Amino acid sequence: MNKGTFFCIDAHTCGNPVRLVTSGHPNLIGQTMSAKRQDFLDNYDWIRTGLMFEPRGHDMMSGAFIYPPCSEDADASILFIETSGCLPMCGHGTIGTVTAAIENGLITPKNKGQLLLDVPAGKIKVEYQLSGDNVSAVKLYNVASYLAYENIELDIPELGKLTVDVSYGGNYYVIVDPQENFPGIDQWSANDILRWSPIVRDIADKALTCIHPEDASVNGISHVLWTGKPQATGSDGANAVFYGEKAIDRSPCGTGTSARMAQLFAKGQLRLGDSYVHESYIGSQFVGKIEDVIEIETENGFIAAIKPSIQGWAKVFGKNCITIDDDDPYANGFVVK
Ligand code: PYC
Repeated sequence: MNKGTFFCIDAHTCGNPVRLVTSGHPNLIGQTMSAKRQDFLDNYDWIRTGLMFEPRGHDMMSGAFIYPPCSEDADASILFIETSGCLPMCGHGTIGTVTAAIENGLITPKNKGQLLLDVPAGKIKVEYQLSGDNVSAVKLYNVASYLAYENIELDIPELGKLTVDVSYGGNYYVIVDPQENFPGIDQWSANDILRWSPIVRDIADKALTCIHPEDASVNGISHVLWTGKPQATGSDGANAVFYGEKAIDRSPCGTGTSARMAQLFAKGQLRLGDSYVHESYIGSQFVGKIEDVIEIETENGFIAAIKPSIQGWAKVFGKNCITIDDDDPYANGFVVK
């Protein structure tokens, strides 16, 4: 018996997958994308696991559904789905979704070249450029991003002490800069990152309270951003972002870049108006910029937060129709640990 049929447009944003699901949407309850995200997680999570996990997906798989706008001035809403859950915000996911949606006429913008999108973490503005019928670049203006914790000492069994920061860019990130027990991503293998990241995330998440002051459903440390020396011309910094159980982001990570810029701003290393070219683990680049500085209330009181923008590109490479049948023992997908 068929549980669901999902038409999908498959794309990648600077190397990281985006599976835009264009049919089979569940009817979600709630007035905001944050409420709809909760309804999806409570009642329809099998769709996410079925489409993201093996055998239909893989460790890095990430995707989205487009919904009608929740607020009056928005053009559309996005629900992000991923191996790790439904992220409040996803930068590479937004760039891929906007590219696939505009190229296939799935969203009609009120103003050509611009979109206002409701996402679970808030409302974001997007600008896109066309080259013929294709979208050649997408710039998103992300949610307010801020440094939540600074210079936190973590004891990591078998690795030793790490001094880390925790920063918010739409998701909460532990950021690890090179230090005695971490030489930098240029000197660690992918296996090293996959080995230590879940341990660091778990220890940091237990030690620190991260609850977004405006939406308590956005909470907990979900990602680890390791830094190191960039390799590509023009890059200001490089990262390896770990998410889910076994994923290293192939893109420079939009929310990770926002969190990184918020950290560098709070430490006096970036200023209002500065650009920051961020390089991914495979050498692809996003251009970040500090567009504005505002004061917000956080879990640690009133502080200065940045309003970052992130620019990148995506490429659509296929369309497919995925079925999930309940006589398939792997209907809901599986993860090999
Ligand atoms: O681009 O924000 C991002 C992201 C989150 C997880 C993977 N990519």
